[in-house]
Amino acid sequence: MLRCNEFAEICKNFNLTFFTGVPDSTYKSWMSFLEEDHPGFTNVPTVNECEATAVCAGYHLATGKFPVLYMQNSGFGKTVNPLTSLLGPDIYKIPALLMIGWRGEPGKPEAHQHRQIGRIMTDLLDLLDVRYSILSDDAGEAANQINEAVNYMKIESQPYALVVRKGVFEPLEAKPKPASDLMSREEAIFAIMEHISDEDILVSTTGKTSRELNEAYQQLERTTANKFYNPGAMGCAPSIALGVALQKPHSCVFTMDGDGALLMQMGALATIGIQQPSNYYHILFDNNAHESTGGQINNSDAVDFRALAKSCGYKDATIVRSKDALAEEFPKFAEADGPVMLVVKIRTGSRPDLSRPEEPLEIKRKFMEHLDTLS
Ligand SMILES: Cc1ncc(C[n+]2csc(CCOP(=O)(O)OP(=O)(O)O)c2C)c(N)n1
Repeated sequence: MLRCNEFAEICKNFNLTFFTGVPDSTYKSWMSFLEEDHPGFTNVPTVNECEATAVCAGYHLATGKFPVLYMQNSGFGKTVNPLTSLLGPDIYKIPALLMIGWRGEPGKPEAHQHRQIGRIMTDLLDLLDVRYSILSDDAGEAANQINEAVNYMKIESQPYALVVRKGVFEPLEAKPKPASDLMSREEAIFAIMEHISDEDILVSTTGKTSRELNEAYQQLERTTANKFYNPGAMGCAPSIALGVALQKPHSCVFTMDGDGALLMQMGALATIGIQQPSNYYHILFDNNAHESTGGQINNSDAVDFRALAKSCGYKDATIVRSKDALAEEFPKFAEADGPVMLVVKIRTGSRPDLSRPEEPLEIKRKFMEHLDTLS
């Protein structure tokens, strides 16, 4: 396996010291390494991969050097626009080293949301004329690959991709988490479920939120198909909920969102604000991190979500930091006229043994049947 300090040494030797992007658990240890203070390296976490591609363009324009853009392959789709219309061969020809986590690699067991992109990723790279190597876990070979990548970028002035399989990087020992008296996300979900009736509709976000919600449905023996899990399409849960809310105006539509996911598609707040669905209830779990991919920084520290929601036209927004406050505020939140937001401050951390929801097509079928019974 490739050690982080070996990879760092190789990158330094090739003057690859500027990193930007959105994390992936495939190279979780490299993310942890970058978050530590290593002289000579700069890390600029962005809210989405399209933004990171543009940051790379700016870095190259300002320095002539090659930036490194890290992303999970689910975010690769978000780079297609700037890759073709900003960095691409028919326009500015801007080089960048793409470091792409390969989820859904054919032949390996993987959750549904990763399967298609995992299957087509290398074809997509070919189609985009992006040359690539599959990063070796041997430091010597990895150095040769990076040498080839850098030469290619120098000659062709075009992006080059390093595809990163699971298990290439050696795990780093997890740092102990600072103690926190905030709720866990799972505790918050269980507490919220006490207030969600079978007549309400619920749309949940990517990562572990949907898995924990699924556990809550199972453990509480709630069998109503009033929920839709969005395990992929990061940042899209509030917009799915908006689409439903506008068509089912007599039902309360709740969405369970994460701070990283909301930042990724923050513009959706403006659409919700303009549409003013009075049956729209936005629950935001804010842990200041991308917990589902390993707890990396996600820029939410910079954002006052309550002020943000209000400035986008939400009628109200409230923050709760404890179970008691959640129990007190939730009924008021759920009875208010939407769109409204409840920001639930939570700590990071989740169980390692979370099950995955049932087959997506079953979830969709049951959810649609349920919605069909509502006016
Ligand atoms: C477009 C895209 N980029 C990256 C990912 C990888 N990813 C899955 S979950 C997640 C973190 C979500 O963070 P947040 O919304 O704050 O929820 P948390 O996991 O902290 O509960 C990331 C980065 C993805 N699924 N899709």
